[in-house]
Amino acid sequence: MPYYVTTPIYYVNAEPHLGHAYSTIGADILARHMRQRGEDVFFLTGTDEHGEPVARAAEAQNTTPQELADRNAQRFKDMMPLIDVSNDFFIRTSDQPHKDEVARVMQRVYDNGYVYEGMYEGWYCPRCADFKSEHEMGEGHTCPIHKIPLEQQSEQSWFFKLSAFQERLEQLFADQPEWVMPRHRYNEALSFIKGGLHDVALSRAKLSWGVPLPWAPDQVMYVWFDALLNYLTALTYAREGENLHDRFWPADVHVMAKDIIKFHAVYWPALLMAADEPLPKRMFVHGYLLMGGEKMSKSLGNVLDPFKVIELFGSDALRFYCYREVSFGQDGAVSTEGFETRYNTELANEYGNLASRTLAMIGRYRDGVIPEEPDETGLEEDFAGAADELSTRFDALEVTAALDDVWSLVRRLNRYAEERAPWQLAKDPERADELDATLYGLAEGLRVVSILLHPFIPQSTTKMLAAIGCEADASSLATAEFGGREGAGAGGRKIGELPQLFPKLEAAGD
Ligand code: ME8
Repeated sequence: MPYYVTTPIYYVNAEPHLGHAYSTIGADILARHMRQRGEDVFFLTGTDEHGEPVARAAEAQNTTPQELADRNAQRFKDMMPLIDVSNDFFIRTSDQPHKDEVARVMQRVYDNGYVYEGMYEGWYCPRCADFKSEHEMGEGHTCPIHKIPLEQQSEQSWFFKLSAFQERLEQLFADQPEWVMPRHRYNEALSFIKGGLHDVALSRAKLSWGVPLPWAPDQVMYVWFDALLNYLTALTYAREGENLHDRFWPADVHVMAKDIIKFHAVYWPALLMAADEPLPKRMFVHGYLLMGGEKMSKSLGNVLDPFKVIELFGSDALRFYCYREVSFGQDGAVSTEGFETRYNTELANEYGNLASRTLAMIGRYRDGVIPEEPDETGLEEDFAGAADELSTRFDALEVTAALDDVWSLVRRLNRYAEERAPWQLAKDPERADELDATLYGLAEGLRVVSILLHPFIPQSTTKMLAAIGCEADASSLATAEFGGREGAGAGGRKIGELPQLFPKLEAAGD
């Protein structure tokens, strides 16, 4: 089955930060999990390069919008492999094929009668590139998101007949209760619609940095129309000589934070209806990562700069921390203290240390060969159905809950090691069978949790699976059955070297 997942395309007026990494990692976790299920995945991310946010930032830096876009788009592009994001394409809205396709789609919207000429008068935030209605603005005509004064604008523009979609949008929300997730975001978007939709300007007369309107090239398109269309246009040129539209459209899920819900949950479906295109299936709106009033760790400095975290601890640590700490769908505070604690107690101890101890014992007591599967390990029940439950979580886009479930299994393995105390069993030759069963249980448990954890922490799980001779298992969720299917388990395999997965913080940081 095709599965198409997207992130927002990020403005190139600034460099990437942890918030951008968070959305992109979330979409990557979904993409990797779906690939493990054998789905035909297309995962898109990229940069939003036109409009006022970029034009003004370029002016302030004494450069051209194109130069600024080239420089910062490259920073976003470079971030992707650093955080192990497996996107299939990186779209830039300054790509010529994107602009050509935007013009084609918007011409269709025009031909279908959803565009007219008029006079725009109102308040505008140049950082949001958003026209604010009275109830959307802060006190004294300010932007509630950027806390800057709004600008009163009055210009001849072309308008998109958003109001014509009032009923169809209400119907869409009624028909598809999962159109916007989680539920409180659905309610927020619906109440915006119920408040009454007004037509929106779709062009800017005073700006030249954008896609010219095909029917009136003296004006450029309002950046949000150009930007939203990326989800559609990318499919037409991501693969040379191939149009992926029919294979992947409509998208399965658009991932974003709550700042841009109105554009995605309201404008976007209306625009697609106006262009006779099917609608995406769902959108997932996550919260904000908050670092307000943060006391920085002395030893690590401002380590929550994603680039610094990766340099010191690797991308797995960043990916894990983000999704364990900040529940997908909620706001969440991040802190260097929180990072240190999770890194040390969970990644280094509960996973990394368990893995190295297990392999060391197999080396010492069984000459480096994992014992064959016994009749019973005592773990079967805990692991039964884990892969299916994980899939159910992912189908509901419960990414953090999915990670929490797998982590309970990691903790179960730690308790198992303590309860069985293989280092004691090894002292008594009469208990060799028990020792075999325990070592097998630990190795097999580690194999299964590593497959389940692979979408979250791809690097260390790959190393762990390679060390027990099961590297290929990472690519298929079907192999994540405790005991293995048709001899696919860990039993009988020769173990290899396992590098230290998560070195203790003191050693890495200072
Ligand atoms: O809005 N916490 O681009 P943008 C979590 N170009 N996520 C955050 C975040 C935070 N503190 N800060 C940013 C735009 N994000 C438009 C989008 S899409 C067709 C056009 C993430 O660079 C989050 O995904 O301002 C948010 O929605 C996005 O970055 C905004 O990125």
